[in-house]
Amino acid sequence: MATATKKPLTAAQFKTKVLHHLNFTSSEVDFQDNPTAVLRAVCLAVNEVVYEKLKETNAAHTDQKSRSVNYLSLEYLMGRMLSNNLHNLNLFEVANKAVADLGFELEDIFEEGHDLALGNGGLGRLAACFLDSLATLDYNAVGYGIHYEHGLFEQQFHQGRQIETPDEWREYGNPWEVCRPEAVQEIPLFGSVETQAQVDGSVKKIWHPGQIIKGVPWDVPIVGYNSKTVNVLRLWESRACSHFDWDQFNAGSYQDAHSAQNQAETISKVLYPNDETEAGKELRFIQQYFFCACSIKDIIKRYQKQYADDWSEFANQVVIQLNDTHPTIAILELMRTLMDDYDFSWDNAWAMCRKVFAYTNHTLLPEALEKWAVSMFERVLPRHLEILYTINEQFLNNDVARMWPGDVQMRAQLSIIEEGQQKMVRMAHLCVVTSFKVNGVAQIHSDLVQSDLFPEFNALYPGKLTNVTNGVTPRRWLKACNPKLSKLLDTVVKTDWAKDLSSLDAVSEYADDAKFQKKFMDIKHENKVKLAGEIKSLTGVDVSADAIFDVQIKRLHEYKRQHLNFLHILGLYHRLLENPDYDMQPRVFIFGAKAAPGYYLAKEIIYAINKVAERINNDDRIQGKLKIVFMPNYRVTLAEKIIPAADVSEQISTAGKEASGTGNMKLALNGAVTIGTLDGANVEIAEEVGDDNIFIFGNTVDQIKVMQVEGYNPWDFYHADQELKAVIDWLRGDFFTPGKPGELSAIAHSLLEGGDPYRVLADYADYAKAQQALDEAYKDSKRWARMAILNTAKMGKFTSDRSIQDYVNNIWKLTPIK
Ligand code: GLG
Repeated sequence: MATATKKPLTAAQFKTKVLHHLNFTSSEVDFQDNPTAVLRAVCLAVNEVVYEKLKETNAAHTDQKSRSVNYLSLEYLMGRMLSNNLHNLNLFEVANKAVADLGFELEDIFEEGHDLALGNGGLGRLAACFLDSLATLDYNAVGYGIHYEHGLFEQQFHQGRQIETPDEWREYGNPWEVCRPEAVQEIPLFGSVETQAQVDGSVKKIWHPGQIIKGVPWDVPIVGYNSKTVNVLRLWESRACSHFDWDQFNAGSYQDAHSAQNQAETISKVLYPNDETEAGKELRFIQQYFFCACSIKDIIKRYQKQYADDWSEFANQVVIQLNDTHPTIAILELMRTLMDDYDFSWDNAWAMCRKVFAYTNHTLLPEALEKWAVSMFERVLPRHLEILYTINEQFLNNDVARMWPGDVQMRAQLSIIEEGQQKMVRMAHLCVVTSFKVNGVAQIHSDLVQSDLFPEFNALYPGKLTNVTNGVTPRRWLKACNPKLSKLLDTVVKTDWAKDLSSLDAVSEYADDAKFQKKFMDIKHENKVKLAGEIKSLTGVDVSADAIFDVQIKRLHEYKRQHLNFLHILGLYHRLLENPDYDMQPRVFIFGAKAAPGYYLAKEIIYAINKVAERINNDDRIQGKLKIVFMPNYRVTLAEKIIPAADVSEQISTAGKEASGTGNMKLALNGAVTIGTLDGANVEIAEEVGDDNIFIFGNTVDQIKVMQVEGYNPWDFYHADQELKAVIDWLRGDFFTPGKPGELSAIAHSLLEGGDPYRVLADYADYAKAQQALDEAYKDSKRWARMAILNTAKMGKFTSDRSIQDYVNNIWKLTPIK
């Protein structure tokens, strides 16, 4: 291909391109005080390279008739794109020099960019890492999603409380996306189904929709690292079919003239900010259908470009991965399309669906397992409901009846339809019945999927349920975000570790090398100084880079137990007040988290942490030994700043609740030591780094189950532990909120009267003990350096390249593009 022989761009050439875009695309001749214009021009200069590679990739895909994976996800948390694209294209140094020549720092230019925050948390970020790896490993892959006008809300704190404001990521355009009018789709909704008798005695179903929406695709190129591939993330925007009612407008009804347009555009207006809870809104349901239908049509169109009306290769060419149950309706849509639009028989359509879909489960939390009311299905997608009923009938009469003949209870339990006052569709059941593979996202999670969530399905379909442990891209999460550490690693690892992360193991040899330890820890310190500056500017709090930087960054959720961390901080404060000479390493506890706007307790936890932080950070009695900062507006960009500076990674979910976690991997990769429960990927991280290099505490999954059976009483723990009792009493009184007793009592109430559903109190004592051991370890700077280095060295397994290769080997069966 052309790029292979082409000479890499020089800084001077790159600068010429940037100037060209400044002059002709932005008409910004006087750009010296306009870094936004420079950012735009740099992005456009990069795009010249990107689009050429994209063209070549497309040609290679067509030539080689390569099988593709189609990743359907309602969320993509891409973050900023420029720095990553520069690294992946090997243009970073070139751009750095060119931009410096223009009188700017490249890093300041990055700061002008906006995050693509089209996701909530781990699930959306995983999708982004997977796209990076797919392109890096030269696989033919398309990501499909929604082009939300507003991504995840921006978070501010007003007097300690979370305030949400809309995210305006593309208010002034986004240089990384391109509209593709040639691939617009029309999507029917509502209406009724007509049954037409055919001459041959069969019946034909005809759906007469009540409304048609237009799906407009926006493509975001996904650049592989040191590879030839540029893939595409295709995001669908909803628009009205007939834009504007001229008659109404001319008659003076200006508002009405816009109403159909507004209604249609609402579909892609906002990302639902609920992480792991089912939103239960018709709009969310329509969002799901809209993007699935657009994507299925697009997949078929791409296939037909090569194979026209010959369907025999479809299942060989196409695999569709369902990222959680959110895109489940794609199954019904493909069934409908094959039968109604392409005259497939039921059996042929069903056989096809069973060959192309695979499903990833990301959670065991019952509130996150999606169910939609049958009545809503009936109203919005009447034809799909008919198909669903037939799938269910066949599943119950064939699969279930064969395995458990006459077992009525089993039928009810496994049925895709849940009977009850309101009949519901169990989306996960539809996924498991249809998909040829179902995977969990870490070994312990996949085991629980088999043993606890879907044991019957596991018996019914042996071998279908499997595991693919998550991973993160080392390009963004080490090379780009931690350049100093990256350069140090380059000096001791001879291969390109960013492409072969297991080669980092070579660093293990240096874990006890005093010189290397010093270099490693000096870099950590420099990163901490830099973060301290960021903390100061964002929160006004002064922190010392000599303190332990202890980090908990993730969505705010009771199961993730930010409140366990918080109680322990209160415990330390209590000890310091009792004894100002209490021996501990100074510590800065750093939080970053957004709470779903309707999640009351999560928001109370944020408020409590902020209130307590105010007091503790200004209490001279404790001599700066304890600081708390809650960094506002946590997002990918902020994570990139915090992670390189972290000493400690808090991964303290109730065992069995966090499917995997991926922040745990990023932090360890950057030399943070984990304190965590035996949950999700922590288990595998512990296996890799060894027991000496991680602080594991708390009840295990089995112990939590026993507690459940034997009965759990949080009051026992409250009464048994003086310190714990004292700090909970603080929250019930007005210690932190003088004159306003009980203002922080929501947490205490949920832990005691509320029954402590996430077993915070049961793990408190062991957590506090592990924290003390961690403090001891930090005092011994050589020991700590060794631990930190080994964490980086042993993260090879957790590259998303390995995850993708596991998917490819065990599920997708792709071959890389040559
Ligand atoms: C889920 C889980 C996380 C998991 C992520 C990606 O809660 O534990 O790491 O998916 O698989 N909703 C999520 O973020």
